[in-house]
Amino acid sequence: MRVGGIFDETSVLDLSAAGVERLETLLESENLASQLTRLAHQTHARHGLRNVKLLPPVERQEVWAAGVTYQRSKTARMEESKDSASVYDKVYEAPRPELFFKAIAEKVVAPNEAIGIRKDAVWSVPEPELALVFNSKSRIVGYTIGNDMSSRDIEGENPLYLPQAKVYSKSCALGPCIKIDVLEAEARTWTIHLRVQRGTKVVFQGETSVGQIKRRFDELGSYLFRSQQFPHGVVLLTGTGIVPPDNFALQAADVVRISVTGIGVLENSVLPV
Ligand code: DO4
Ligand code: MG
Repeated sequence: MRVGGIFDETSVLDLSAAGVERLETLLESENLASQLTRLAHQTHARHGLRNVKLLPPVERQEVWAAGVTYQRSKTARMEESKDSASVYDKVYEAPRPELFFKAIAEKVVAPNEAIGIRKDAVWSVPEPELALVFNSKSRIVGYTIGNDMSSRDIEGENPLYLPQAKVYSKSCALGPCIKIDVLEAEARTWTIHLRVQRGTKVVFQGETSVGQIKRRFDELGSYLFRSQQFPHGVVLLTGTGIVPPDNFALQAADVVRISVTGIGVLENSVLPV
């Protein structure tokens, strides 16, 4: 049975026992924090985190992504796509951000499941990103962790190949939970850390700060909601600021661990698809 829950360090409180069946209902709530506190007092159905399978924190929400929001992402992309370097430079400075469609909810990979690398790509990387969770009224209700898996060789060959570099089976992971009741100023103090492990060896690690994102969250949201409605809400990845060196590519069975200080950890193994 799929249920929503409230997390603490070791357990999850079953919200379906308190009559909440859909994430959407919570996202639309005017005062979610106090509603959840009230619900938490109404139910005592609690499961140990080790006994539940975490699902991605999306049900009917589309997942979109912003790109080139960190200086580091701009530089890396200008280097990888020499013929069209200027498009990245221009979009970094332009008023209109780069926004692209990433996944429908049913295609999103859960914590501890396998994320995909394309079999026709040779330079696949994880992109560890803070994800904003919007309700249908374009209000940011919470934050989760996202992995915007990317095939750098395919994108680098021609920017028109971006949808193939970004959207394929298992190319987006989200989780482990939605952190609510946090203002942008606080989220900007968070650190994003990426670690890639191959067997017992750590083959890459790096970190960045959410504070380095060039654009304000409401600015990204206002472009996402321009001429478009999301009746169930929407999740927006905010771009990557961690780019492994050019000689690094993910391999089958690597384990990608992304942590964001205010939220938790999203970990997935790698599977060629
Ligand atoms: O421009 C291509 C994608 C950029 C992106 O995904 C990022 O900066 O995170
Ligand atoms: Mg990205």
